[in-house]
Amino acid sequence: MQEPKRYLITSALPYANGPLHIGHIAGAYLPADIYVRYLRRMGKDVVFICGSDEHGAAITIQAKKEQTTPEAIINKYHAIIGKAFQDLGISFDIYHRTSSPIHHETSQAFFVQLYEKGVFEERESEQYYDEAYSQFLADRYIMGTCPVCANPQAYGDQCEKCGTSLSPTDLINPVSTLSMQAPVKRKTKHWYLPLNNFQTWLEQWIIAGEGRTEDWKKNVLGQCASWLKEGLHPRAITRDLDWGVKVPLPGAEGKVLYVWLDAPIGYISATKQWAMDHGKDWKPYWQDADSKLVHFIGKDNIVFHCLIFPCILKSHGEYILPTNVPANEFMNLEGDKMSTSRNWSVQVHTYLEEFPGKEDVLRYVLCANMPETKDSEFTWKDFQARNNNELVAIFGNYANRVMVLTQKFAAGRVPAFDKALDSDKLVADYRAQIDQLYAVYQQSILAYRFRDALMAFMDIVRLGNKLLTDFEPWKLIKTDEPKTLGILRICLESLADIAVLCEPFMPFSAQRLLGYFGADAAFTGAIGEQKLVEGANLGEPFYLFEKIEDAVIQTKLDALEAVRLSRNQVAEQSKPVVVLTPVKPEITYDDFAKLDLRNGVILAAEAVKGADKLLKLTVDLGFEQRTIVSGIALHFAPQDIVGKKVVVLANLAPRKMRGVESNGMILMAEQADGSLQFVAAEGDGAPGDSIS
Ligand code: B3M
Ligand code: ZN
Repeated sequence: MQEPKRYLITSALPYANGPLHIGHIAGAYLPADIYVRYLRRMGKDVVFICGSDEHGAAITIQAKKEQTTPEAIINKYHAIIGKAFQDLGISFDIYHRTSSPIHHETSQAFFVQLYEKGVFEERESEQYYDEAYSQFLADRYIMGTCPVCANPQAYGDQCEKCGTSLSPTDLINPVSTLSMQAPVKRKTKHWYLPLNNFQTWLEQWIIAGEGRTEDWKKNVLGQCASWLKEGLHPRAITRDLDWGVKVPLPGAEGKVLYVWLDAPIGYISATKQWAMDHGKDWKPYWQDADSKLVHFIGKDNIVFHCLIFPCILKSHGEYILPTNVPANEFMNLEGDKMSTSRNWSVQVHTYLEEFPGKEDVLRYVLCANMPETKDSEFTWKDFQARNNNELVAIFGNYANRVMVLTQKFAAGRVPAFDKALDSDKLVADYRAQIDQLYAVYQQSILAYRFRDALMAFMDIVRLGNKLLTDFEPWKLIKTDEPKTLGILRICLESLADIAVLCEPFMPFSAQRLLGYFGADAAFTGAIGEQKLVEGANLGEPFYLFEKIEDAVIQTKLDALEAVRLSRNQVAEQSKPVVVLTPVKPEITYDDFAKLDLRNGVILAAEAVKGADKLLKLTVDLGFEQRTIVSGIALHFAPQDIVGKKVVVLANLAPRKMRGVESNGMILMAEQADGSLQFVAAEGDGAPGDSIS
């Protein structure tokens, strides 16, 4: 492919429904930032786009959880997320939001264009509807039992226990999470994107690689291939919801665009806003064939960016397709899936508060463990080890040694080269190896292999350290001052290169190193070329990194251990947080007032002949003793329940069971696993006391 004229780089728009964790950063933001910072350094025309994804059920559900409005939720998290990105040095050219008017207009116009071209199919279907709340239910609002693994708390779009993707009608005993009642099915009309019509084209483009100019990553191709193998089906791209981009058609009241239709268009509206803010034209970035579009995402977004959005762009007709979608896998935390809702994550904004000045440490560790080809792992011990053994002991140490030696032997100024060193074998080897490593560094970044690039960078630093070990300037100074200073000059030039090379990965450290050289403006000139001016003043020596002590790491581990313990306790008690017994239809107060509930005490209990579930109880109600037949024999032995306090429904019509007349009913609580417990008033009430 010819060198692209401009680059349009996007990172997945985070849902503004919660804070970011470091897994997000390692997945879609840090790799993009490294790529973009490198391109900028190479003088490319590049725009880096991101923003908050503020629509969809993810937002309305969070609003319900926090008992507030969707607007309040998106404003809160848009601010938290935006600040976390900024503080971590993720250098978007714009961090936009999909609630903005320009985004609503842009996505509506896109929809209309495709609608008028006849791309969509209109279909009527039956969808779940919550009668108590008078609304259709988004998939996430429906819970029920997973048909695959019997998890009673599967969502309408996915079972989080076994990972199966579901549709709401797959669920056994579906319940609306709004009213906790069983939903009913109602007819509704929606617009569908007939992905099946694009199957052949997608196969040619993705699998056969026709018209593609770059290789795609194996993990990405693998996922696409399995979707294509399954066969693509029409997908609804509108929803019955009151939160989102309104469907711009007559008769579509109460309907919005599916969040996965409007969110990727968010990349376009953000580019428009950026262009407006900077007096630029957004169109060439999206519409000229010599632009290169790259989407950085996590693996759960592959289908949307590799299959669905390209179909939308292609259907429109005026847009380019992504050159690459270098999706990453997931990063786990200490052996478990990272998740904010399960309290198992390292949140970016809390990290930044707890480790001030250590932005680059996190960036370094996340890059070194980036889940580029498979899931990876963040552990606090590894974080500490990489900081202490790599950043402190190699990078920081080299920089500091060069600065201290320069101050000592060259009065803190840039010394002269020593011509004699040009014919030194060790120096020649050093230079040749730097050239090689720099080539690896560049190729790796351009091939989205950021771990390899970072390793090449660290090897460049190691070479500098080796130079010091080989020449020992602290000894050499006694016998050969020009050579000593010549070596220091080579080291200082290498440190200037290192400042430049570390910038995509560790921009804060790059800035500090540049400050040492007194160069606020970035260095020009290629790596390995002279950057410094003889005699120029340098700054005071400093340490780039500091050791992280065991106690700090232990605190983090203890906190996670506490989460694990409390989770195990909950699991042991096996009490699901939400019990999915549907709530019965509404009654009035008058209905309730008809119940006569009384305190009672069990005086005697015996089995009922021929009925293994029933016990015949004699219950003291204070004003009288009653015979009550109760279906609790499988749960309690008669001798164990004599003397138990109970609550009795005293005015239930008599009923004969197995020949025994039952006069009333005792109340029992049923746990999720089906076990029973007696219900009784606390304290020292007496039999016959009434309960209301
Ligand atoms: N908000 C989903 C996610 O964070 C989504 C990405 C949109 S990218 C257009 O997984
Ligand atoms: Zn399941």
